[in-house]
Amino acid sequence: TLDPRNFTVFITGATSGFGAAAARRYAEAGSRIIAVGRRQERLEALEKELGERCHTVELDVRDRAALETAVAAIPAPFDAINVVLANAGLALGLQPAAETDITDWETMVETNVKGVMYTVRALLPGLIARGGGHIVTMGSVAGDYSYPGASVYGASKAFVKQFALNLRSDVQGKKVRVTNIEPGLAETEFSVVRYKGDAERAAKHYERTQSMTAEDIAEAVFWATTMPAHVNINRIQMMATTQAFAPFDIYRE
Ligand code: NDP
Ligand code: 8X3
Repeated sequence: TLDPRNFTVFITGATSGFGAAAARRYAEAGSRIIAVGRRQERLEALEKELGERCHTVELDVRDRAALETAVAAIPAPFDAINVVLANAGLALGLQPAAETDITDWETMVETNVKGVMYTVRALLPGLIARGGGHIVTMGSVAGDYSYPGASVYGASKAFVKQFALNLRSDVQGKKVRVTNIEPGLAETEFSVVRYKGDAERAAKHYERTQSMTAEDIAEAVFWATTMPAHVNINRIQMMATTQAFAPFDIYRE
């Protein structure tokens, strides 16, 4: 397996949930971390917790210029990035398509689709120039299966899945690995964001069941990236044991 002490990991969405858990997992294993997010106070707290192995960058992944500038300005010894976790993303709302707020759709596309594009495009040339590395994208079971109210969220994650698969072809021979992680039910701030800050409704989503934890997803990311260099994990689809599939929905007169 690869030695994580040789990893410099660029993580978007490191202020919460999967990204924060991944930052901790890699830091514990001796990697260097570049933690990215919008909430400065959370970044400061993470840097304090992880110490000198952590460098933080406050930015919005929807801002292509900010990403490009930030990546170009990362100081040594954090500049030799060889693992990228393009994780920042969100779902907004669960209304039927005809009733949804169109700006929620736009925000999801700007973050989950364009933010991932910008992140990968800003970092991939460096990975290739330095002789290889690993891009991990954060998809979702929502990119494979449909459920009511997830039209654009699910489509954005289907984009991420196909983007990751297609990237593999483009990095052929460059020693860059690509993995898409596709989680289902996992308790993070995801639902608080989806329900626009309604913490009570969000808590109900995780009530009386055992969801996956952010640490479970971080472990899958860590495993994929520490596999021997000759192995590429294309996709990891993971669900809570308590989550399964419902029948197709048949409308009857
Ligand atoms: P959280 O809400 O806990 O974390 C989301 C992270 O993304 C935060 O750190 C947030 O940071 C960051 N983020 C959101 N928008 C932006 C932006 N515009 N620019 C920079 N950072 C941003 O949710 P999760 O950890 O659960 O979600 C992480 C990823 O996993 C997302 O892509 C989500 O779609 C996906 N996912 C989640 C599942 C779940 O059930 N929890 C299941 C499957 C996939 P900040 O607000 O500080 O910018
Ligand atoms: C998040 C998982 O099932 O809420 O991507 O869509 S789900």
